[in-house]
Amino acid sequence: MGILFTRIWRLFNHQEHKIIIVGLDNAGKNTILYQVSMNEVVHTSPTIGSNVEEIVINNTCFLMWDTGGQESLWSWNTYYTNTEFVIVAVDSTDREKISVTGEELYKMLAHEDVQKAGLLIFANKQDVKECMTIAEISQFLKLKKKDQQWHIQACCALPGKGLCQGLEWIVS
Ligand code: G3D
Ligand code: MG
Repeated sequence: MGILFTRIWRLFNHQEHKIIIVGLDNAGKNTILYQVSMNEVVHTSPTIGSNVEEIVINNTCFLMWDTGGQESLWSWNTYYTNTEFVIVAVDSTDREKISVTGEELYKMLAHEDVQKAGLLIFANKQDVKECMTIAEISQFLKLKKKDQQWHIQACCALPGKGLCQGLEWIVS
């Protein structure tokens, strides 16, 4: 796994990139970033907004926050400029909250600054029996109606399964 990630990071070319990673609390954002950083300690700046974390891996800056809940009162759009990709982490086991993720995504993509960004959806926790399939999640999030480029990737962030494929889509 480490070798694969190393290869992918090399493809990022050590140029500066900006990627936003969002999702409801508990979706697996921290787990995903921990895996793709190859378990290395990554620089986490003191929160730049009250609920925003900044993690830099090989010149790529990840801004991460929880969507939904009370934090929605925050105006996240201050962080949207120059975003190349938006990664959305979805807890595939949580059928009740998938519509909230859909609404949050809809609100976010209404902003000009992220409309051209590529959209990568990680359908996480695919190891759990009877979780939603990527087809179901695509439908709930109305991905086919989105204007920008998107890709949905089934994954299991705990062992890191599927994360490479998602990042490969970004690199390509
Ligand atoms: P967040 O950063 O989006 O809030 P976390 O989410 O990365 O903190 O993960 C939330 C919980 O989901 C964690 O459980 C984590 O271990 C679990 N999780 C993450 N990825 C997977 C996965 O692929 N499969 C399963 N089954 N669980 C996963 P805990 O219990 O540590 O809070
Ligand atoms: Mg968290």
